[in-house]
This record gives sequence, structure tokens and C-alpha cells, in this order.
Amino acid sequence: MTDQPSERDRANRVPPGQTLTESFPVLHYGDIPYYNDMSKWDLRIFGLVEQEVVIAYKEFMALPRREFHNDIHCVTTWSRLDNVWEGVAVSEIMKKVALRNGATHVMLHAEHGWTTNLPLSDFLRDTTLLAVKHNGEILSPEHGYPVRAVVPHLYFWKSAKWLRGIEFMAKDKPGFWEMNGYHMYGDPWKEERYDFD
Ligand SMILES: Nc1nc2c(c(=O)[nH]1)N[C@H]1C(S)=C(S)[C@@H](COP(=O)(O)O)O[C@H]1N2
Ligand SMILES: [Mo]
Repeated sequence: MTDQPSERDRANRVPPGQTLTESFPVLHYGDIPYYNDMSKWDLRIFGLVEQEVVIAYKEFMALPRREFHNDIHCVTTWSRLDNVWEGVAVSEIMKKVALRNGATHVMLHAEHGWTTNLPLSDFLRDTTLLAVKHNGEILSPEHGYPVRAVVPHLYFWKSAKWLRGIEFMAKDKPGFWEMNGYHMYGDPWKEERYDFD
């Protein structure tokens, strides 16, 4: 007997149209941000909240962290199984804010104005995290240092690198790739890749 998943179980973890990779491709639009003064970094939580919250770098790094295990699926058809992340659970962030009535969606804001949207209930899943480490290493600049979102049940473009803001909204609104034809939701099991109409 073995703990290893059988080949068949592994295959069942790969959504339709995806191919496994053991590498960790780098994909994004625009320039990788490099920071030389982390005192200028903060994470802003705003929109439909009773009071806006700004979390400074030191404060963020002192938040309780957990380990998360998941598979990631990129819309460009690569999947990477068995990722180990260290990060802050969304529930820790939600302890700091009170949502106002009517919040249904979230916009994640990254450096350089890059954005991505998702429903509030997907953001609030206990599998969603704000990651600071991947497979034991501090995130590299190209993979989102210092903090990236990871929303493993949606295509990986929803996992904003270089996260700087979380906005609660009263309706859905397209983010950067969604304005450019990517699906508003992005379920890899339903192949919700692009939505050109
Ligand atoms: N800020 C930001 N985050 C982003 C992107 C981006 O262009 N900007 N691209 C997304 C896309 S399309 C993918 S597939 C993943 C890739 O993450 P990786 O480079 O760590 O593999 O980041 C997502 N997060
Ligand atoms: Mo992607």
C-alpha cells in the first residue's frame, strides 16, 4: 500500500484541456515590480466596508499564517499539482473589516493598476489565501513578491500577484483580463476560459 495518488487519481485532478507541468511558468502583463522600501508597501481594503483598512507591510507579515496545499490551473492550459503555500487566510483579513450590506463581488488590485474580479463567496472560501511563500521559499519577484492572492478553484489568472488592494463591490465588474475577453468567473472544470461576444 502507498500514500501516493494512483495515476488515475492524478488524472482526475487535471481539468479538461489541461496538461501537467512540473515547472512553474511565469505569466503576467506588464513589468515585475521591485521594491527597495517595504515601508511604502501596504494592502488597502476598501469599497463596501464600514471603514477602510490599510495594513502596513510589518503588520501584514505579523498576521497568523497557515499552510495551504493545492493544484493550480492556468487558462493557457498548464496545470501544476501539489503546491504548498504559506500565507494568510482570508478569514484573518475579514476579522479586520465589517462589510456593508450588498457586497456581492470582490476586485483584487495589483501593482500598476492590474485587476481581477471574483464573487465574494469565492473570495471567502477557506481555500483562498494571500500567499507569501511557495514550496518553502519566499515568493520570487516574478511570482508575486511580497504577497499574491491564490484562488485555487478558479483559473490562475484570478490569483493576483503583487496584491495591493481588496475592493468589495455591489455588483460584478470585469478586471484587466476579463475586459480583454477572459471569462468573468473562470471555472477550470467547466473550461470557462474566454468569453468573446
Ligand atoms: N498582478 C498580476 N497578477 C497576475 C497576472 C498579471 O498579469 N498581473 N497574471 C495572471 C495570470 S494570467 C497567471 S496564469 C498567473 C501566473 O502566475 P505565475 O507567474 O506565478 O505562474 O498570475 C496571474 N496573476
Ligand atoms: Mo494565466
